[in-house]
Amino acid sequence: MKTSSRLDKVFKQAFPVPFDDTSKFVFVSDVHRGDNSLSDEFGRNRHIYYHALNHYYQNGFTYIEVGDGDELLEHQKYEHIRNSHIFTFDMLKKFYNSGRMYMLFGNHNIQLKDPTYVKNNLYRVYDDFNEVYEDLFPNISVHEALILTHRKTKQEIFVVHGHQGDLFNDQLWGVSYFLIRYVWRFLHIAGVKYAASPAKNITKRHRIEKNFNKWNLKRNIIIVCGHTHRPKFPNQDDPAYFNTGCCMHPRGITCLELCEGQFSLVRWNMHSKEDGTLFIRRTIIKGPKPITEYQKRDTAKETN
Ligand SMILES: [Mn+2]
Repeated sequence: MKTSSRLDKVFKQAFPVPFDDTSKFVFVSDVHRGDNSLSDEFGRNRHIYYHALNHYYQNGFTYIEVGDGDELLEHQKYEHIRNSHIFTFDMLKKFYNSGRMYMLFGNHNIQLKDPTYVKNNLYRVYDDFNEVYEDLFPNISVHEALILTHRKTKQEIFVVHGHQGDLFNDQLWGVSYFLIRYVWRFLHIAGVKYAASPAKNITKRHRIEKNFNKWNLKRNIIIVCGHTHRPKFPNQDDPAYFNTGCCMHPRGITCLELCEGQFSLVRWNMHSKEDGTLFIRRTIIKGPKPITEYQKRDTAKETN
């Protein structure tokens, strides 16, 4: 299936989320929480991630995870991931319990597409330290996509992981899964990078970006994705394809904020002061820019 019709289909079934100019969202993608071993590239950023999320929690943001939050292709058991990142999940639980969390699945945690899997693994989890089952995200629904609609202007923002624009990681997912689970997983520990991943393959990344740009031009709807691990914040005249970047980069984590109707691309990373103490810094890389600036063309609005 072509990317465009695949996206149309996902768009039609996207979960609706109303918002307005007082809403605050943070879009975070490709956290790839693993087992905190050498192959867990999120492990080195877990303190930065925790600090950033705490900032968003204290400031009333809603957390939107745009897929690949967990590295379930390499690790079979969800509880192993959770037990390796207890504080991370405690923070996510705070968002969930206050009704401020939306979770999407990506190609690395596509298991979450299955409600039975979600019920068995995410509603509650076995805590191997306390040796009891604990509530994690009771009754959570994991979505493939969201459609944020502005209450007044009706402007829409389509949020989707982005592997839907990537044949090998979407429709040929089984092959990709086999390679990762049985071959690449072991090479990863030895430091080899997975070539089929758009994060490590520039041609592929560009192709995916092109596909999403095309869809945006056709539908005139802002798209927010992850998957490629490359942050993207378009200029006003470019197609409105945004990418949050990822949380496993050696330079820290990037995310996209939507606050008072404006988008900002933000980086959180570690810095040192002159006396040698380390601190975590939030830097705005691009923006803030009003979302209304991306709704100039009035074509294709009726093609839903
Ligand atoms: Mn992905």
